[in-house]
Amino acid sequence: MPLNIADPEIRAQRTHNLAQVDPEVAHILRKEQTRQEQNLELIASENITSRAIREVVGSVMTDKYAEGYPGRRYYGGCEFYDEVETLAIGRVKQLYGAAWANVQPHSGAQANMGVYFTILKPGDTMMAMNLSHGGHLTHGSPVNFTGMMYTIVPYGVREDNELIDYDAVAELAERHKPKLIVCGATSYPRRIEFARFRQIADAVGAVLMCDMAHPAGLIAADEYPNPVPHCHVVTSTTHKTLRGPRGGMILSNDEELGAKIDKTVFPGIQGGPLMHQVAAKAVCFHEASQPSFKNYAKQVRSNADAMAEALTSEGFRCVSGGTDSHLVLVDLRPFSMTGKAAEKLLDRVGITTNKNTIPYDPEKPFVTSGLRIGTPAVTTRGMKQDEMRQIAALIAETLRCKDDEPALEKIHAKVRSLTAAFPVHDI
Ligand code: DSN
Repeated sequence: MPLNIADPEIRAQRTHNLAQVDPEVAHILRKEQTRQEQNLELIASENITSRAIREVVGSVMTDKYAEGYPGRRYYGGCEFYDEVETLAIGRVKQLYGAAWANVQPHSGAQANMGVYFTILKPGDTMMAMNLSHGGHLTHGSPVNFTGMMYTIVPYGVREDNELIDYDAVAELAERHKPKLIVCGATSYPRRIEFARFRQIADAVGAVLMCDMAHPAGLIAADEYPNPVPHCHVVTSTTHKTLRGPRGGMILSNDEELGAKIDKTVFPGIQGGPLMHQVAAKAVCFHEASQPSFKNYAKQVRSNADAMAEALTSEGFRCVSGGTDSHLVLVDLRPFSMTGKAAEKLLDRVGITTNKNTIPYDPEKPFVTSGLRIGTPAVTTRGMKQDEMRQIAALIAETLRCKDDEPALEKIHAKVRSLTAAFPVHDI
């Protein structure tokens, strides 16, 4: 049945594809697709979503307002939104063994804000990991709302072994009596002892929150310890190791606390939920519960170990001596190079990484002495330990040939041939 729309331009917009309606944006999309195909994506917080997830994100679910929660909406016509959100909640509770979940936060920052606004009042004290030791902007950075609103007591890692100093955390908690302690990090390669954090929190009557955004996929697959049984509340994104759509979520075993957080998320800090993202989260939780995801997460871990070993053989120093997760943090000082310079040089040959501070970094945060390297995206495209060794060699060669344009050109060609053997999309 043809559309019953008289205006030919509006009719065309209803039927034509992107390339026909807006060739300019279509061209940008094609360039990004080529970039993804031809570059080695080593940013630890990025991944490649499945076709099914991208189908839902670009679906009819983007069209509707559904303020409220399943069965309690402020708009009519929400029956299928209720169905999909209930499905997402049930699936994520099952995946992590949680009694309560909120899948509406638009992002990890919104998820964290939902917890902070529930637990803390302006001026209250919270403890979290120092950003320069591996924390996150929303864990109390002075340029973030957390640093502006709360009294922040940062904790860090020991200088000798670059591991969290749990005794120092306990002493700080005893001295400052925080209302909230946050564990979880963005560039800490090692396991976090959640039970130890809980002991510290209980000793001072603090609420314990874990931001598990980085290892969430590994946790779903039992490749990293699960914080849910130990923490009062757990926040996450869904798009890192978990390989879902861009978005956030909050989990807890305390349903009373959960009900308060529900009210903070909506109507406290968000309006209409992004229901296309919520529906895609449901698909992500389904995918993460499959045996193939367990194999994927295992491979992400093996690849990270192989990467750490190979980078060490190439002369890099891995912070803390290795990894228990999906990321390796390298100290570039043996190469006499900053993170900023290395990131730019690697971009030149099609290797995408990000500069990152290392603990006790002598350089400024915009320069840094470190590089964060993650295996989630390259593992999704099928790469294994052999390819990790090749990538580590290519990284080292790039830094050694920094002023040799023909050599960099040759490395770029090797990156192109490696990526061509592991296509991102099945076109
Ligand atoms: N920006 C993310 C990361 O790269 O770790 C955290 O939100």
